Amino acid sequence: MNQFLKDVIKGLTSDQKTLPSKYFYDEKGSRIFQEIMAAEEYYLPECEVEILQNSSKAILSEISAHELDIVELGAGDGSKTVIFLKEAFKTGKSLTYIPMDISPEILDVNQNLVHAQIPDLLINPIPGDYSVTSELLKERNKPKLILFMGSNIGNFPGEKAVEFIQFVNGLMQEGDFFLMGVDLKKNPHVIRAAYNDKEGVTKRFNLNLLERINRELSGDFDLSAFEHYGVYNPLTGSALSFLVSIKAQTVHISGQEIEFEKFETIHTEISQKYSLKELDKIGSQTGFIWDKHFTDSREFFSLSLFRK
Ligand code: AVJ
Repeated sequence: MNQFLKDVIKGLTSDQKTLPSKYFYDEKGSRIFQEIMAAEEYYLPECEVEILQNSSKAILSEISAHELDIVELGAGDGSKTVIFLKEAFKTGKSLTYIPMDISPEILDVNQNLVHAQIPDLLINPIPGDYSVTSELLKERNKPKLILFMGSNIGNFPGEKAVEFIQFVNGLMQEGDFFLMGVDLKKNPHVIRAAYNDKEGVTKRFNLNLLERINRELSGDFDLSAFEHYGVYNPLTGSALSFLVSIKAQTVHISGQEIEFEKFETIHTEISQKYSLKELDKIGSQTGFIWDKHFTDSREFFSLSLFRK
C-alpha cells in the first residue's frame, strides 16, 4: 500500500478524523497555495517580504563564513527567498542554494525564478519529503545556513515543532545558522480572517485534499457535501482548519468504506502562532547558543536566526 493511502486510511479511521497537511501540496494544491499567498487577508507573505527587504543585510552580517550552503526546507516557489539570495550573492560569498520541496513541479518554478534573477548563483534542487532528503546534508561539510520560511513550522503541533527543530539542529555543525520564519501571536481577528478569506481560496485549498484522494486513490468524495471551517484559539495560539461533512454519508477510498456522521469533521491543518519569548525558549531547548529576531513594522511575523 502506498504511503499516501496508508496515511489517509489511518487518519480517516481515527476517532477524530484527520488528514496530514503535507498532502495539500500536489501540483494543483501548490498552485492554490500560491493564490492564498496573494489573498488580501493572508498577511504572512507581505510581512516576510518586508523583513527580507529591510533585514537581509543585517542577517547576513551575522554570518562570517565565505563558503556557504544555503539550504531551504519546503522551499516552494522561491519568490520570497530570492530577495535574501540577491543580498547574499552581493556579499561575494561562494554560495550554493539547495532548495528542497515535496513538490518537484514547484522546484522547477523555484529554479527558473531564482535563475532568472541571479543567473550566476549555483542551484542544486532536491525534490522529496524534506524530513527524508535533508539527511543528504550530512554528506556536505561546508558551513550551512538552513532556511525554514513562511511559518511552515506552524504545521507541527506543539512538541512535534520542538522535535523538528531538534532534528534540524542535528543536521548542523557548530557555528552553522538556522533562519526560521514564524507567524507571531496577534489580534485573533486578523489570524482568523487569514484562514477564512472572502474569495474562498482557502476553502478550495482544503477541498483539493479530498479531490486529490479522489484522483490518486480512487475516492468518491462528493466535494459539495463538505465545508471549510477555520478557527483560531487564543488559549493555545493554534489556527485550525477542518472540513465538515454537512450530512451523514459513506465515502469509498480504494475500496474501503469510510462513514461520516452529519457534521463530523476532518482536522486538516494546524497553523501554530508563537510569541518571541516562546521562540527564545524553544531555541535554547533545541541546542542553539543564541537567537535574534527580525520582525516587520507591525510585529506580525519574525525571521528568527538561531546559531548552533
Ligand atoms: C504554508 C503552513 C505556512 O499555515 O499559514 C495557508 C498553509 N493553510 N492557509 C499556513 C496555509 C491555509 C500555511 N503554511
